[in-house]
Amino acid sequence: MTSPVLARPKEIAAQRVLVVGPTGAGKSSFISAAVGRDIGIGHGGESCTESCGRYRVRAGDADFELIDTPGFDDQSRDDFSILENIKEYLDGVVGIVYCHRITDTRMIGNVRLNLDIIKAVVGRAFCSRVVICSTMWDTLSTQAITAKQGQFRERMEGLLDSVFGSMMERGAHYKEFRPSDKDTCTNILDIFTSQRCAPRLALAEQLSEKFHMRETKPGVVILDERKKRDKDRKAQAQGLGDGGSSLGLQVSSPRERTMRGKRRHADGSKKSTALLSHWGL
Ligand SMILES: Nc1nc2c(ncn2[C@@H]2O[C@H](COP(=O)(O)OP(=O)(O)OP(=O)(O)O)[C@@H](O)[C@H]2O)c(=O)[nH]1
Ligand SMILES: [Mg+2]
Repeated sequence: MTSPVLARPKEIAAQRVLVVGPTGAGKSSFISAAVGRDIGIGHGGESCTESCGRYRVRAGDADFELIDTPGFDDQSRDDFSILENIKEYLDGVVGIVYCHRITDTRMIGNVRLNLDIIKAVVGRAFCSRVVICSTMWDTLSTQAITAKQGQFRERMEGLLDSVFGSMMERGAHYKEFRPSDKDTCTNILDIFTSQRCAPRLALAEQLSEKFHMRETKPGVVILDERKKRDKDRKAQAQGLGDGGSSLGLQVSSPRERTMRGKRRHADGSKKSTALLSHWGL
């Protein structure tokens, strides 16, 4: 008589969650609080996470794989190389946690660009699986400034209506994060388990249609921002007459010049404008 073969319990894949946002917004802090150890939180204002990293965590009844990502528009890494890095983790994504410092009350520079790129990565269908996660609340409470908390909350509500409005209207969620309270992470991750069947991220969809990264919606956002900044720089240089050299001003760094050289090959003609209208931007 042969003994019965015991079937191994089926391994259930962890649900993948991308943690995104500008440099210093608290992405690694969020993951550290969720997993219960420091996975590499930045110190001293410099960007810390240079490439994506994956971290397993159990929250409620579900296993998650949290993907830490670098912020876009950072000196240390080209935005397309970050996008290519994130591309490796697009399969099986069930949620996005978008970190935003409440102390960033104005959406300027890298804060605005990060949001524009991530909106383009997400697309419309995936919005209900985005959680806007505000950070730095505890830095206010430690200073015991209750009135200030109210003031920041009001400003955050304003941002949720304006810059985050298009995502909120399509079902995005909003939560506050506190590093010392793991429940703030669990509550966010619970949102992803309570929903069925995640649609694909817009970026994954576009890449599956064989679009080159530079032709995807986030790719076009990056290229357009570069063009805009180049234009601003040129206008500024012209305003200075001699490009600022006589004043000892450096108009562009060697890295910027190299990037511009690369861009000349990548931009082609008016391709990105045509693509923007193709993607409905
Ligand atoms: N007290 C407090 N500090 C925070 C919070 N979020 C981020 N920080 C601090 O802000 C700095 C940057 O935080 P990180 O978590 O490394 O930010 P990040 O988004 O991973 O940044 P990069 O890896 O550079 O893209 C660190 O000094 C953190 O301690 C928060 O909610 N509360
Ligand atoms: Mg980090």
